[in-house]
Amino acid sequence: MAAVFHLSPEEQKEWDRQVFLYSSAIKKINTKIDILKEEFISVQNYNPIEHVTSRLKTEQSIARKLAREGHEVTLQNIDMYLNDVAGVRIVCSFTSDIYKIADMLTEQDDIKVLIVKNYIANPKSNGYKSYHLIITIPIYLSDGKEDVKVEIQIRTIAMDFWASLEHKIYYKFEGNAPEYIKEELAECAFLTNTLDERMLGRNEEIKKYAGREEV
Ligand code: 0O2
Repeated sequence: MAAVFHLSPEEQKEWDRQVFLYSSAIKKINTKIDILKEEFISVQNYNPIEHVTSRLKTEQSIARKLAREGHEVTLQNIDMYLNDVAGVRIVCSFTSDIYKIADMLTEQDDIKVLIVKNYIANPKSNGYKSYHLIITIPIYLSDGKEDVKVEIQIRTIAMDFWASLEHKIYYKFEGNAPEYIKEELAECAFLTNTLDERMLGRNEEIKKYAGREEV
């Protein structure tokens, strides 16, 4: 099936509305993260959030993903099969921060968690690690409320570094990278994991040391 994003004029109108809702949902999540970040800095003098990126999946990428899974490009299929049209990625310093941030977001009353994919506890076979939440957030418009799906990915800087390179390689070779590159990536995933563990360990020591100094 060719990956072409084509909608009827009627569907296009509805899609424009959906895009507006997805963009609004991203804005709301970004605001929540900004507030948490500012509070961390002012109250705890520590900011676990290194950086945040967000994106709306491109029409080309939506069509490609639906085609890969054997579905036609229809609004119903986008809604039914794609959870990551709106995506927010939070990159933090240490693995322990990931769970803290996930809890802080999911404990908020207006966020409803649909799916949790813990690729940190259960990495993918290629070595991919990240914590994924599929949530809905309400968007209030002039004619009522809509719950909008957003995928939130939370990962460490090291996991992000690995995933960015793997993503580039995946697309470059259209999913069929040579075996030696796959092996190299698996080795890098192992090193990334080791780095995360060692950095977390050192940070815990620093915290204990800082605690003793304060006594
Ligand atoms: P892009 O181009 O980043 O948007 P499922 O819900 O199980 O049917 P889905 O939706 O693929 O399948 O869920 P999953 O596995 O949680 O993946 C969602 C997104 O996580 C992907 O979106 C990637 O952004 C990221 N991801 C998942 N697996 C990998 C991986 O092995 N390597 C890298 N680099 N990223 C990954 P897209 O649409 O696949 O890609």
